[in-house]
Amino acid sequence: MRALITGITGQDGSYLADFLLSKGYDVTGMVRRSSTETFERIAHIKHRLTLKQADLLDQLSLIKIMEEVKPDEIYNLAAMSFVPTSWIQPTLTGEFTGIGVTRMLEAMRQVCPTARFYQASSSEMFGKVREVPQTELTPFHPRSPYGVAKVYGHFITVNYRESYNLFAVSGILFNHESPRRGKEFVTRKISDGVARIKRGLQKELRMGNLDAQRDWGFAGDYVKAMWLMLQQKQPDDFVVATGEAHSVREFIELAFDHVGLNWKNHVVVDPEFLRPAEVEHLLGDSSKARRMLGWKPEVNFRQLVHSMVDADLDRLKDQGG
Ligand code: NDP
Ligand code: GDR
Repeated sequence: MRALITGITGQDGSYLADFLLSKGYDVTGMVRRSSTETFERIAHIKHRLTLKQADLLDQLSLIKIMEEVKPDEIYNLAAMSFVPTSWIQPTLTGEFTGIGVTRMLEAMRQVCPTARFYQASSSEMFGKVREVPQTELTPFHPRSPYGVAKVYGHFITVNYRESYNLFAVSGILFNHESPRRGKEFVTRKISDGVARIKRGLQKELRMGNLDAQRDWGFAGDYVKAMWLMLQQKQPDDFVVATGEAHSVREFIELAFDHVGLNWKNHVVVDPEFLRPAEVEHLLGDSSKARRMLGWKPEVNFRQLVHSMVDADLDRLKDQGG
């Protein structure tokens, strides 16, 4: 089986590549040209991957990569994925995260219409939530240009499935984290900050809204759900979540406790990290995925927090005290 992953250099791309290689797939990763390589997360498997240059902004490059790879499965994980940046670059976010999905689907429709397509949709589409918990049927009310772009990506995937009979599915994934998470996202910012403070490299951690609540899972568990969605008889959309919500404050407390520090001595709330419109509370109901895919999360909240702090402590061990 041949898989094409866009966004392979990101958190999810790297875990998905690990997983598909373990299943014997021939994996090609799409990467965009950069003046410096961003292959840190896939360094351990790079020799087993084929990497090809293309860009979500460039239709011809997407057609060409599909002609060359002839994939059986396409995982579209590439996106501008950091919510605050989407207010600073709203139209570029729309191009990457929204219209980019159409370019991928068009390339697939023209080159390899029998391939199976996974779209990385997001719980950010629920935004100002209409009901708790959120299911596949909960209406969307996105609260950022990122969330709006993801709603477009979701519906264009559904539309191509219905218009052209493509096997195209949308996975509505709630927040998932890992030691490979980008350092600007809240969980990794906390684990990295705690490790730096513990190692004597930093004194304080400047944060935004501590009351926000998220349904946080482990990225390694979530990429399995992506694959399972493409193994079904019929294409369908699924919510993937743990069914447990925790606040940013709880994450902070658990992370500081883990290294024997009191968070109140180190955390400073800084308005710079507040958002123009906030998503206050997300909680997913993944019973459809559990029932139809046989999927369930393996890593719980406490294990997730501890593993992230431990990984950052380990990474910084030669740099501090
Ligand atoms: P990351 O930010 O870690 O990775 C994003 C990837 O997209 C990177 O490989 C990046 O490449 C690539 N990319 C960005 N723009 C382009 C472009 N124009 N052309 C080609 N590649 C591009 O995200 P995650 O791994 O966390 O998330 C994967 C996907 O899942 C994203 O679409 C995200 O929006 C979505 N999602 C994530 C969730 C989460 O909690 N992690 C939850 C729900 C959805 P480069 O290395 O060159 O920057
Ligand atoms: P999110 O993730 O916006 O949910 O999007 P992020 O980790 O950035 O924020 C989660 C919550 O924490 C609050 N917060 C802070 N966030 C950051 N980044 N930095 C801070 O200092 C801080 N302080 C408090 C935020 O306000 C927010 O409420 C992620 C991305 O991976 C998306 O691509 C994905 O679609 C969704 O998860 C599901």
